[in-house]
Amino acid sequence: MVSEARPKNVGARVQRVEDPRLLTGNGRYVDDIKLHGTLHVAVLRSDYAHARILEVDTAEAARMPGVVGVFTAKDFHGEIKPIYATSNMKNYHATPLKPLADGIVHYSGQPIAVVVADDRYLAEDAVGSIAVDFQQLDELVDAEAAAAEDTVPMHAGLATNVLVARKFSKGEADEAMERASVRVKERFRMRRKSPVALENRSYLADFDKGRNALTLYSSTQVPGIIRDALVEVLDMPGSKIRVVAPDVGGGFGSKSSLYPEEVLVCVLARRFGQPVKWVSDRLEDLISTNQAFDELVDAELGLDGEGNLLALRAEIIGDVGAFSIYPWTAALEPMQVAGFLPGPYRLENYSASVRAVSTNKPPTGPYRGVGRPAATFVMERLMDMAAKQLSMDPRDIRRRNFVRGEDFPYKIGSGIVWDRSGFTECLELACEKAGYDELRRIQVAARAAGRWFGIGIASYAELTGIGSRMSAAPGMPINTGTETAEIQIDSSGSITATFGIASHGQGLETTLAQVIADELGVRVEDVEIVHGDTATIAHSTGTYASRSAVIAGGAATLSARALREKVVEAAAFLLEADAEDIEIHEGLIHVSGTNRKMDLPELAHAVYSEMGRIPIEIRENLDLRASKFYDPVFGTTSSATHIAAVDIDPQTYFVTVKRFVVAEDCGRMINPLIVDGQVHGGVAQGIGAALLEEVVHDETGQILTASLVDYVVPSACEVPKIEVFHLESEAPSTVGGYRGMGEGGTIGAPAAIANAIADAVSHLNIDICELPVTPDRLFRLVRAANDAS
Ligand code: MCN
Ligand code: SMO
Repeated sequence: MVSEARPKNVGARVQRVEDPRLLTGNGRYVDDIKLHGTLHVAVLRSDYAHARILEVDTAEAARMPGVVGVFTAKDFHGEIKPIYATSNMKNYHATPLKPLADGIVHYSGQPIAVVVADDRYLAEDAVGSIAVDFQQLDELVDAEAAAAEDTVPMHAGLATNVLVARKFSKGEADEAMERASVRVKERFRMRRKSPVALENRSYLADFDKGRNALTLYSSTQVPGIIRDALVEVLDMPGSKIRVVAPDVGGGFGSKSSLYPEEVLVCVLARRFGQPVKWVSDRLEDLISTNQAFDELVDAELGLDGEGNLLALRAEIIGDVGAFSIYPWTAALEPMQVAGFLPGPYRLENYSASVRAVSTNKPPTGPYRGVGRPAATFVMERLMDMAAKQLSMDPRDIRRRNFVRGEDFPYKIGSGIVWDRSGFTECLELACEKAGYDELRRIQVAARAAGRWFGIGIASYAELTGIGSRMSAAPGMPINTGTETAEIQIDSSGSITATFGIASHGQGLETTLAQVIADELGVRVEDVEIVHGDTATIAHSTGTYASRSAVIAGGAATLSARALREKVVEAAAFLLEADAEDIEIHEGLIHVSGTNRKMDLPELAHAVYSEMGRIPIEIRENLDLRASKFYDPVFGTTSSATHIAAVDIDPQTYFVTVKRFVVAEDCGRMINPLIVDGQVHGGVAQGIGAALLEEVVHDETGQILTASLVDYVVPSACEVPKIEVFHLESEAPSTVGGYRGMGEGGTIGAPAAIANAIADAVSHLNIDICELPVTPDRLFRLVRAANDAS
């Protein structure tokens, strides 16, 4: 009988195998890679948000010591093909990605020229001597104004600044809203945020003149996407371009797009036949790495007298900055706001219109949560506002309206389908663990003592592990719905598993090894995981969109099963047993009920090296390799409830998060230790979005938050102990039963904290409709309410 692989590692809190390397300074990031003869790049960036470039004088810079070249857009005409993030969405307008501004600059910080020099200091010095003659143009910094019909479009050749417009509709929202006995309506604003990965963007290109081949080391989340884009941009065959993501110090979505500097180092390396490196400094990172969450949402929710949802209407404007980024397009974030706004609730009538509007600011792109932090903020605020009007407890209004067991699968107003997830169960678990009733009692006492103490609940659902059917919907030029796992046992008996995903903090070297170890019957440390290198795999995209546990985990499972069959067949022959009697544990293969056994090195040696031991007819099918791809087709629903308790200082208006409880359903966990860590990190970023982080541009489009002194990220002092609880409502149909969760923390936290703040100041008659709630913003709200009363 075949012994089922006994799960031993999956579900265990296995220590991350990458940590000893990363924590002892032995990680290998792009900037750690030193290649002989490397040239260094510094970038001249625009001082203006919108201007015509009349002249760029590079003569003096070119004469500076150590400078080997100074380049502007015209130097690359014909050598770099502009690339467009195309889409078959109606009313969508692509903008070209050109690495250097050509004629017009569209945001402050946009690259205009590059200096290539023997070292970075000399290159920076020379940048200072480039003279640019600008003719300033009217800046579009307000998305609503930019969207107006009489506003002059900022992109030549486009008739509008609305890069994409779409409407969603289900049922009869207008008619149902008329019937509603309770209506709550507000204008919500989530401010622009920067992902701020620990490692800034970094690129090193190496050109092999002998082979005419290029290797790009990039701090990217998506080496496969970058390779395929470079094929187009540089007009080189894919076989001559290799993109490697070595250790990457976080990305949070911001490293999942193609960047100008990434193209520039490649084309320069090809020109000079020498390695070329560019490493962003923090200022450059804060002004030129894709930003996010810049959403304006007018929304109205209608309910009957019992608190049942009747209708939701919304108008969404996403400020997407100057360009539609490759490959995700400018549609990504605002579309997801509209797509996920109805949340985990039964709601038959929904209408929404959404516009992605270009402005003279840096482009926005994916950032942990993508659209759903804003959608959840809006919907969960509306739920609490409605509860307040109905004098209901925020917990009860959610309980009443969740999509429940018998309703699954449930198609929400935007067309997204919730396969099945523990919406109600997460709420109940979070309330139980937070001691919700007790917290309410504490609140009564706190209020009596004059404290501003509030409790906020936020529930959300998200779609993870998106497969080919869902990924095809926006009509992008790439398929993000599949991944491949290739596993081999080499002639020494070692196991190497190769993936297209590119772990950049998620611990996938550990979790994928756990999955394979269980399937093959070996130990975690026996499985070497290779990832983030396009030379090792035919097709891949990378790690983003909470997909890797589901899709790479699924591919790992399928591939390991196929490989196990080969091992069993070889072992059965070598040990003269029936395949059914072969068992593999801890890497040791034995015949059940006997003492006949062998290890993997012996088996590999017999297969690969001992010619004659296995007859050729059997051996030719026994190359110890398997490659399977996995496509979850639609994807699977994850959900959570977050509960925050906050205390606000009535003197300084500073909000302190006192408790933070998360109950989440990500199906079967591969590694609960890593899942907890993912939630902690996500919530920390959500706390940043709720309280601190804001990219501020002035009315001329100048960024006022270009350092970490002005752009404030949460530190250990602002992040409380985060209490995380898990449940597995029902095994999803995905191979392995995993659901994604890497973004969830950031989705729930801003809404939960916003609700907690609103609850804390409910006696002051103000609503919380704008994030982040900085002390300054809260002070103004309170003062305005005082003035009005
Ligand atoms: N996991 C698990 N069991 C599950 C689900 C997940 O053990 N059922 C573990 C896996 O190790 C998995 C990780 O948790 O890799 C995250 O889960 P998953 O939802 O599969 O997300 P991805 O691995 O595809 O990672 C992408 C996700 C995204 S989209 C952003 S943004 C984000 C995030 O991961 N950026 C991160 N987490 C990050 N963590 C770090 N440290 N750095 C980033 O840049
Ligand atoms: S924003 Mo995550 O990389 O999808």
